[in-house]
Amino acid sequence: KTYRVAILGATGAVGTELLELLESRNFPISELKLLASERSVGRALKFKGENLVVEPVSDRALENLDLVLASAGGSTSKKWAPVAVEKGAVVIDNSSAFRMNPEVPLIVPEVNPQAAASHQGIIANPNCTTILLAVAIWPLHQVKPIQRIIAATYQSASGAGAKAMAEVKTQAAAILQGQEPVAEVLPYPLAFNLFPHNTPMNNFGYCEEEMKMVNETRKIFGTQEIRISATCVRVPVLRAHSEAINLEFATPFSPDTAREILSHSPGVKLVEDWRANHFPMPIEATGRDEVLVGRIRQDISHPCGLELWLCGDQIRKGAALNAVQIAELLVEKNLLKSAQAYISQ
Ligand code: A2P
Ligand code: 11C
Repeated sequence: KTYRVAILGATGAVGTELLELLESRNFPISELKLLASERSVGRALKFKGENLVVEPVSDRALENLDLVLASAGGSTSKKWAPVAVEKGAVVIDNSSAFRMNPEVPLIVPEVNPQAAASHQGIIANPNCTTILLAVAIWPLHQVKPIQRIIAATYQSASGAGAKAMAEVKTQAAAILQGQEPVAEVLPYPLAFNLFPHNTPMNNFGYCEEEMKMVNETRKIFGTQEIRISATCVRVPVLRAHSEAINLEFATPFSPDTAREILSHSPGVKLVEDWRANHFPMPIEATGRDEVLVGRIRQDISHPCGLELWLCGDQIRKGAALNAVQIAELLVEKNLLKSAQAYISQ
C-alpha cells in the first residue's frame, strides 16, 4: 500500500529533512505535495530525482491526502491541521500547538508507541530537547523509576529554524571581519556567544522551552510523579542539541548498570572513551539518527543520583526523524486512516 503525503513547511529546516528522510527510508508514497507559505511559491525541491514545485498551503492543497507532516510553526498548525483532518488526513504535527491536548497522543516511538492507537487525526511530535532526553533516560526509568530530573541544555541554532542557522554563520563571518554582528532572526548575536532560551517566561521564572521539557516528558512517560527542572540555553552550534542530565532514583543506580542498559537501548549510542576523554559532541551527533550518550557517572553529591551527558541531531531525531518514525509506526500498525474512519467504526 502507498500513501498520499504532504509536507507542510517543506522549505524549512525540518521540512527539508523530512523530504530527505521520506526518500532515504523509502516511505511508501504514491504522491508527495510540498506546501509552504506564499513566499516559497514556485521554488522546486528534489525528491527521488524529480523536481517538486512548492505550493502555498490552502484548503484545496489539503484535499485527497492520507498523511500531513507539519512543521511550519504553531499558528500555521493551529489553522491548517484541523482542516487536513477534516478532509481525511492524519497529521503528525511538529509544533507545540496540540502537544498538551489530552486527546492528542504525544509520541516518541522508542518510549510510548502504544499511544498512537488512540489518535483522532492529530499526533504531536514532541519538542526536540524532550525527545532526546526521553530516548536516553526511558530505558533507565524502566529498570528503576526516576524520581527527579535536573537538566541543562545547550541548544543549537537549528531549533530556531533555517533562517537562524544562516544568521549565526553571517554573524560569525561579520565578527571575524571586525564588524558588529546583526541579530534579526535571533534575539541576540549568537556567534561567539550564548543566551538563555528566548521563549516567554512564567511567573516562576521558567521559560516555555523549560516547561515543555517538564510537561511533555511527564505526558510521554505517562506519569505526573517525576519532578523536573530545566535550564535551556541557546549556543552557537548549528544543528545538534546537547544536554547535561542529573537523575535521582529512590535507591542508588550503578553507572555500570546504566552503561550496560544504554549500550543496547533503541535509538541510543554510547560514546564513552574515558582514557581519550572522548564523549558525545554536537559535531559527531550531526546527521546521525541515534542520541549519543556518555559521561555516565555517580553524582558525588547524592547517593541515589546519576549524571549523564547527551547530544542529538535536533533536526533529525529531535524533529524530522521522530515524525517519520511515527508515520512508519502508523503504517506498521495500520493506524494511518483518517479520523472519520475511527468515528464511523
Ligand atoms: P516559507 O519558507 O515559505 O517561509 P523554519 O522552521 O526553518 O523557519 O521553517 C518554517 C517553515 O514553515 C517554512 O517552510 C515556511 O515556509 C513555513 N511557513 C511559515 N509560515 C507559514 C505560513 N503562514 N503558511 C505556510 N507555511 C509557513
Ligand atoms: C529550540 N526546541 O531549540 C526549540 C525548537 O516546541 O518544537 C522547537 C520548538 C518546539 O528552540
